[in-house]
Amino acid sequence: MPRSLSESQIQHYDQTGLLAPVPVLSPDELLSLRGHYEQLAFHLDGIHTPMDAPHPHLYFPWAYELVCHPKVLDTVEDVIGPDVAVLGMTLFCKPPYSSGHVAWHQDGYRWGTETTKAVSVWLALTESTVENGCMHVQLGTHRQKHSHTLSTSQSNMLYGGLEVEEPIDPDHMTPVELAPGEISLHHYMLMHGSFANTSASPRLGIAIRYIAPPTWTSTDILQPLVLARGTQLGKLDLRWLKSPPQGSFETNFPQFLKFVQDHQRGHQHFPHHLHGSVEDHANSRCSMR
Ligand SMILES: O=C(O)CCC(=O)C(=O)O
Repeated sequence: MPRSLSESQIQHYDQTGLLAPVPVLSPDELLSLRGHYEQLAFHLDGIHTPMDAPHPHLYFPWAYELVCHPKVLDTVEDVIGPDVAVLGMTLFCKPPYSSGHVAWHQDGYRWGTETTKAVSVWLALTESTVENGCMHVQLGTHRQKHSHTLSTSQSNMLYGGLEVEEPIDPDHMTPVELAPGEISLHHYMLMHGSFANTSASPRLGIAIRYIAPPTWTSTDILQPLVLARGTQLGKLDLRWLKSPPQGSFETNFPQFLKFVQDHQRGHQHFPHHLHGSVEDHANSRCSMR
């Protein structure tokens, strides 16, 4: 029995690789989240690319609570099952009239098709429209792995990342327009990208990656995971977040900044204080907060 989606919504997701829109945040939650985002952006002198503020859920309670939001998790559970781990969180922000775009890619290209249960949730903090650069997808492309090449476009927000090699036919692009507080879910192998913001309004969004077993071993994942729901993931040899972040923004920001700088330098090591055992983690799961 699904927790929040209808059988036909789940079927639609299975067939197309996309489900949208799904409303999840109340106006108060949205307002509060916007406040946290503004505070973070202010202290970082703006968030221009996803590399400017990676994985804030490892450092800030508000971000941790978002990745564990019950309505989001109910939806995720309906598409990937009862064992859910948070792999990562990424902020995608396009200021008014900005040229940043996201080259077409499959999130899971590197992960391989053996990971059959993973989904990306994209949460709109502002309206996300064709004019301000909403995400576009190519429906049905999640069924196979498409060749990728290194992206060299300077305005690709995932600069240095991989992009789909084959040209994308504009007739096959579906825009994913969302109202603030709504999410879309895209299958981890669905081809997607986005274009520049040609409007006078910013476009702010947060992507959260969720995975279910059977998945990877510890060698495949760099950052600690958060066990959001279920138990089976606890049996895998993965690195888990030791405990949920606590404390004020001011207390946590310096550590986060250090983490961001290491991340940007390509030091893909994650600070020891974040790592815990499965036992530590079992006591800090989202659902137990
Ligand atoms: O926000 C965007 O424009 C693209 C998002 C994206 O590529 C993703 O969530 O994987």
